[in-house]
Amino acid sequence: MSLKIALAGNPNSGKTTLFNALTGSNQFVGNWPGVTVEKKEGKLKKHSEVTIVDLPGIYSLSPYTLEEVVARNYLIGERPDAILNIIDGTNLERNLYLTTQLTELGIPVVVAVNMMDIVKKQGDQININELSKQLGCKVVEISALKGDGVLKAAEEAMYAAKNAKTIPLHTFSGPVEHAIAHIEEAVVHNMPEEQQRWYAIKIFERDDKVLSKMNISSDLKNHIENDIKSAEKELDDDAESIITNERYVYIAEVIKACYKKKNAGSLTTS
Ligand code: BGO
Repeated sequence: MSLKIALAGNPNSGKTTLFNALTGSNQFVGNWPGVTVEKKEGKLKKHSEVTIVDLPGIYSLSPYTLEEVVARNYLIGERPDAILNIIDGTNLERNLYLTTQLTELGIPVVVAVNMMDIVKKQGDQININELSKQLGCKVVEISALKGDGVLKAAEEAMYAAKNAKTIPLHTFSGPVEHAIAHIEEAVVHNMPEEQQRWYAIKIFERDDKVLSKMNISSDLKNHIENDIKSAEKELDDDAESIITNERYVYIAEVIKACYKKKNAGSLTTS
């Protein structure tokens, strides 16, 4: 059975290093459809039935940069069998922002925590089992530069593609979930169940690109707009900022539960 695994991560997370380690010289370079952003694919070493698709480096699945649009169009349009999300273990807060969005797509996700050689050298600790429990998906440690754990990461993504579902464990605050539930019921209930949440969150954020593809009647649009406005009023912020802020609050909790910095909290003598 042939499998497609998308490699997703922030710029500088080590994505190119990992892609090269996984595919070696077995790479094909082209462009993403309609744009001049480079598209790289390659066959996974030792598993020629598996294609690794290297997505552009991105911080988010918002519609604001060409790279984000290319990456999310691929993820929601082509629906790869799994996502291998590489994150920089020395910069968890920034990198997990994308992870919280990838786990909402209804595609199996495996997280590869990269730069573990640096994390360990610094004496910091990441509780991988706890991180996995918090995110609701498999998490593995790697050092792309040294080649440590890289094939295992890809094999976990192959396993997840065949056997695992990633169900996001994070919930937003009451008013947001209330609006999202209404949106799911009113607009996206005909979609496959695992895709509904991502679309409903994007509609809550008034994502133009998603809205314009959905052909929603003006009656329904007004109905949804009322739901969004009441959440905005209750939380005293605009919908998009509410979602961003609540993601960071969640990420702070995740980090608190699974990350220990050496000497954190110790008093300096200077
Ligand atoms: C330079 N460990 C360590 N220590 N470094 C890593 C690891 C790892 O596991 N993985 C990647 N790097 P990209 P994107 C560099 O290029 O793959 C390093 O953007 C340098 N270059 O070697 O390019 C990797 O594709 C000069 O570092 O990331 C690279 O996601 C001095 O992380 C950087 C120091 O990796 C980004 C580093 C001329």
